[in-house]
Amino acid sequence: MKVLILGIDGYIGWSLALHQLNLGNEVCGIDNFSRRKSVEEMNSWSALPLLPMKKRLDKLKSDFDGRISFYEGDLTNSDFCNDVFQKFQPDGVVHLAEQPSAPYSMIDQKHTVYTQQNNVIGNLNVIFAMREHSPQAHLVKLGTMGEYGTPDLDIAEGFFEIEFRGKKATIPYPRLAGSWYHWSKVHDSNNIMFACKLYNLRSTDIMQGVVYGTRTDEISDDSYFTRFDFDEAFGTAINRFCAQAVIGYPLTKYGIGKQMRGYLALNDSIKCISLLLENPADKGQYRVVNQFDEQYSISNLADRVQKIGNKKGLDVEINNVENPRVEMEEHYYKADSKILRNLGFKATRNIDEEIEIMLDDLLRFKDRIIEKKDAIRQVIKWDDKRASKPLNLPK
Ligand code: USQ
Repeated sequence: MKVLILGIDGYIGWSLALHQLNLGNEVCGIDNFSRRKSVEEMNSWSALPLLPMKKRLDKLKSDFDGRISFYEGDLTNSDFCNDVFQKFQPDGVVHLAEQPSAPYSMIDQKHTVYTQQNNVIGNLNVIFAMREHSPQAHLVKLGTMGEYGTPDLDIAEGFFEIEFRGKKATIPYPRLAGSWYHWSKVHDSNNIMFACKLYNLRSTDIMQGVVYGTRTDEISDDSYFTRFDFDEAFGTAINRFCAQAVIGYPLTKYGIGKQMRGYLALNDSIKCISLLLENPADKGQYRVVNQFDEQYSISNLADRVQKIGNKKGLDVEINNVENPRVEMEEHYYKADSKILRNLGFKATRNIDEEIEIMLDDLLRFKDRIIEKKDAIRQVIKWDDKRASKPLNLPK
């Protein structure tokens, strides 16, 4: 299979490329390196050292018989996007090339506009490039569980049945996102759903939970590391707590810590995406899958990291910091996740074992986290009305 990975330099993109090559597929990647630049804008870097793309590609070319190609460019440039689709003629497209941070999108007006422009326009260009050059291909789009928000109801998988004034219908499950970033994903979902109907395209929209981990089956030596962020915008819950634990920084539990989310190990995220590529949506079908393993509260995660860290001789403290976000801190949360399981997905990683591996990996690069520890702060206040700051937009 020919797989086009949009956003190959990112946390999931890079890990997925290794896995797809390992499966024997031909991979083409594109990236504009915006993630490296935005993390720099946060005065941070990846805790695990990353090779520059040229070296990454040289290594892949020699390890996988040249089954990899790469184009540097931006999906908001429609000519670039069309060109890549025309040249590569993919069977499967995995779209990860978006601004992925909720806090980053909440910094100020410029960061909100950048996030929505980048994500929504880039996604539209992908839709049109597919229509023009590879209408048979399967688009696997990374959406987020955060599109649903935290309704006081069970969360269905994309669609649900309702009865209203005596009539029944199956309609899209309500989207009640909680950040400008999460809303950008909702807009993408709506656009893809419409495009599938209009142009007879096929797509799977993944509502993914928070991903964690430093390792996949393919990441066996340091030169294959994927990025690992811990700053306030790009670091996510479990990863951030593990980075904090190794440097003796009290874990930043926001508010009372009863926020529930679905979580998934990195190794399982790329396995799920690969499973979906192997089992594409039908022509004209817009399929939605909820992709997570287990649901945890923030307090539960902090307690796990503390327990495992302390066993390793770390002195892990938990701090209830004032919540910089506008979100429910205690709420009902019960989401379906059946489609991937019906396709054969079984989680390969146990959360406690994974936390242990993460702590071991991060302890080796403790000095890199210490050097950028100021980036752990919580200064992005979601209801703030500050003036816009300059944006470090990718060139
Ligand atoms: N949280 C803390 N302390 C921290 C960081 C986060 O308590 O230091 C809490 C947040 O308040 C929130 C929860 O952890 O309640 C999750 O926050 P997060 O930063 O781990 O994840 P989120 O902002 O929701 O975004 C991440 C990814 C995003 C993806 C999303 C999946 O950055 O790309 O779409 O996870 S989901 O959360 O299911 O929407």
